[in-house]
Amino acid sequence: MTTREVEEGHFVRQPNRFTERITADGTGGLPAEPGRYRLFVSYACPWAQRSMIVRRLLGLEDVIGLAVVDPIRDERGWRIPGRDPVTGVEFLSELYLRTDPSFVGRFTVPCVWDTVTERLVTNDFPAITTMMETEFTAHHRPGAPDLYPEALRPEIDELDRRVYTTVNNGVYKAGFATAQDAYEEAFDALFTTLDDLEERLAHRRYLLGDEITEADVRLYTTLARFDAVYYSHFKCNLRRLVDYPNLWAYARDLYAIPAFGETTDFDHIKRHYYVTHPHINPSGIVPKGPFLDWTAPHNRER
Ligand SMILES: N[C@@H](CCC(=O)N[C@@H](CS)C(=O)NCC(=O)O)C(=O)O
Repeated sequence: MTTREVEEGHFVRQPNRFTERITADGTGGLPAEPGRYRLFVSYACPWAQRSMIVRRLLGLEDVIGLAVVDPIRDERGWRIPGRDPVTGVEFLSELYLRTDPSFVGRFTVPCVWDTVTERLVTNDFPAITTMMETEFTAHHRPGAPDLYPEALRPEIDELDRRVYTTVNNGVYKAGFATAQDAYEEAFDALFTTLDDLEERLAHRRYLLGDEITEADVRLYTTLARFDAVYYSHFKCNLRRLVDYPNLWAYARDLYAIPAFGETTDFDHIKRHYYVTHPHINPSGIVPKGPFLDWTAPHNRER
């Protein structure tokens, strides 16, 4: 974190504490075995939704377990309704502290628990999806898409650097800025990128061409929350998603795929953001709208 960021009201995301790697061949001690790992997620969280989408697209539902937290978080952090049947915990913090009793920081989703060594092995969200894509291939369903094809990795990674900085994390930088300049800087960068992506999607069905990749998963989770949350709650209000014909049709095209649509829970999303950030929404009132038709024809096949 630079002095400028601290002094000038920029939002700074904490580094990921647990960054171990699960591997196909078990080097490093964490083999990609079915039934061994448990993924903790919130439907509200864009970083966690990425991992749910990828798990589902690759057919890893019976390979990697899933625990879903309650969308409303109080000062005790994420809670697992009725306790997690596998680990027995009620709060996610218990897993963080069992793994590292000296952990200080936010207890975040997504994270992966190893049921064999009984510790959190990763809360590194970009690594969680690429790990499922590259280390769990032996367990992918027949016909699963290659979401991170080797030939496209440089382009996916390069696009991600911009999309992460200005869009995925950009909305948070706008929403959690505590200085006007920091907010406006994030706002301008966000809409410059969205304008460019709108243009890019005029010529291709998905970000990298005709096939869905990790890049689409990453962009989608921010678009899904855009009009319901980021436009108002995070003050990202130059344009709505629905004002971008290509981006909006692209988002609906993805939403029509069960891995995307069925992991998109607008109720959890809205209640989480509007209730859990009292510093920017002190009343905790959850807006009724917007009323969007995510199932309207998108005509992106053409
Ligand atoms: N691990 C990353 C990203 C994951 C993340 O931000 N997750 C949010 C939900 S979207 C979370 O779990 N927040 C818990 C908290 O702030 O107490 C981070 O630490 O910033």
